[in-house]
Amino acid sequence: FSLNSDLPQAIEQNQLRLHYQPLIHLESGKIQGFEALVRWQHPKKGLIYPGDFIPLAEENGLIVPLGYWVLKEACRQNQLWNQAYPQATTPLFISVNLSGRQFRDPHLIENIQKIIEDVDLLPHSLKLELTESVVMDDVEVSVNGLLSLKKINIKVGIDDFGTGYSSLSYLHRFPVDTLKVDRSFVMRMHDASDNEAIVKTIISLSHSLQMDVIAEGIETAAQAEKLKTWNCEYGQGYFFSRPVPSEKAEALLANPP
Ligand code: G
Ligand code: G
Ligand code: NA
Ligand code: MN
Repeated sequence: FSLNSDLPQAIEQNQLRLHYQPLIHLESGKIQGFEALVRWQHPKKGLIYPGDFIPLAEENGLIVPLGYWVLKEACRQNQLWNQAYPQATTPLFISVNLSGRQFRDPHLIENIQKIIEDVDLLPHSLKLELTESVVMDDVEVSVNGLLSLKKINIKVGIDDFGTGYSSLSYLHRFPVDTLKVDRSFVMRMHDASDNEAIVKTIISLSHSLQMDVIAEGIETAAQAEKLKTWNCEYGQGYFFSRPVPSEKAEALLANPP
């Protein structure tokens, strides 16, 4: 499969790109941060989305170097934005998706420390997103990994919450800062009141565990309004902005939506 054989060069030949999707503080409507989402600018096939190459990279192990490239580029960019737009918010945070293989990389902590030192980023402005299925995979190992991240002041969020095998009895053991309500719940809020109840329950559960909440997949003003009245802290979705290249993200910072 040709994408597979081309993937090793993607990193070396500088073909990876990051797009950024704003994370909105619902109460104030301000941009509080961005999620970095990787794309592959393939010389022949054009822009390729992560769904078409992240699974390959997970299989062949390239996800680890790819993940470090993403981490470094996202941190570098966020630090530049924090210098250029100090008035936007204090500070902007950057969310980066971390694959299971990278979470379990024995060099993760030293590598992260090196990256944030190199780009001079405040550690608490970096948030790593781990999917629910990754953290639930081996709870003991995950708790230790999360504690090591906490020790160096990196923030952690659980992504796609509610879609995997989630044992609520484990959730309180995870030292995480944020739960991200999966977009499937947000998108179905209008057609079934059950989904509203699920979203409200996830929000109050998070708050009782001292976690904040990001609702993803917000596509309408009505969804944003409801989530705000339920005290959901942050929102993300096409209603605010699609994931955009850095120049467009800068335009959003200069002229907020
Ligand atoms: O950007 P898009 O909407 O196509 O993202 C699709 C999926 O790819 C998302 O689930 C996201 O978590 C994943 N993804 C995007 N960027 C990265 C990345 O840098 N690392 C990992 N591990 N996954 C990513
Ligand atoms: O949780 P995950 O890392 O998969 O989330 C990022 C993905 O969600 C990206 O693929 C992004 O393009 C997608 N996404 C972000 N906002 C919306 C939205 O409002 N609607 C839909 N359908 N997808 C969204
Ligand atoms: Na994510
Ligand atoms: Mn998600």
